[in-house]
Amino acid sequence: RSSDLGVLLFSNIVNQNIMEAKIVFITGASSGIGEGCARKFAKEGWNLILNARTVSKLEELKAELEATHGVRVYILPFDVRDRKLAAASLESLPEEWKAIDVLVNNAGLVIGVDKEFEGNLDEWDIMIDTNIRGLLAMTRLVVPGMVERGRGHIINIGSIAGDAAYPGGSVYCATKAAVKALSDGLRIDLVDTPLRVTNIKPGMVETNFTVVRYRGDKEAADNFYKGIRPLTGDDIAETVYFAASAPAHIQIAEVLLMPTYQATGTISYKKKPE
Ligand code: 8X3
Repeated sequence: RSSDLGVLLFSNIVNQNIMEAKIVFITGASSGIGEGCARKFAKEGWNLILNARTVSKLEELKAELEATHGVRVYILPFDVRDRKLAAASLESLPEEWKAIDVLVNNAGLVIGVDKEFEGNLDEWDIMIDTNIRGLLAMTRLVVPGMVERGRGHIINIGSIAGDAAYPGGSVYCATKAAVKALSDGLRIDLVDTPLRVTNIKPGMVETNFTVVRYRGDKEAADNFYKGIRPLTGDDIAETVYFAASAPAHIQIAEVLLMPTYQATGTISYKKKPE
């Protein structure tokens, strides 16, 4: 029957796409830079494995990106801090989804702007566990397969904050300094393989990230960007994709990018309201 034929044709196209298109795995894909990366890679025809803690936003993204770009999206929700669940989730991937080409280690956060002798140790644990331990666990889970296949690229989302500490940011800055060391170390450990490692270090980016930094205070977050045009998650995604799509002999090791009116983690020029 013609409808059966339609289904058959459609599933053939889908299977073909799964076999031919590259696969990118993005952690923290439900907002900000992660969401930007999902949109960009989908636009370029990649299949996506999207990870975040909550599924609802991922489901919306999946529906939108599959409909708009004809790519395949696989949702894999877990908290990168939960090592056991992360391992079980990766293990549960259907065979055709296991050959991940690019891992974007994006999940990360900052909570609070406290001094190092005054802040909350539990909040700092969340940052350390997500930004460092979670990233390391994902690397440990995904990279062996890449080495085996002789193909792969790990793109870590670091930060300008990893280059130098700034007031009220010491623990966050320390986690991003760790991301730099882990990226450099991994690049060294993979030097005799075709795999590539990139550390993308954004400055000011306007995402929900800043709302979380100010513990939900939207006004404080908005004030932070007054007088300057920050980067967006989509701007960062362009750079992530640039690194991912560079010819195989080029390894973009690091990129530091920030708004034109920002110069360092602490120095930026904000126009006064007229
Ligand atoms: C966050 C960027 O400029 O707030 O990674 O340190 S910044």
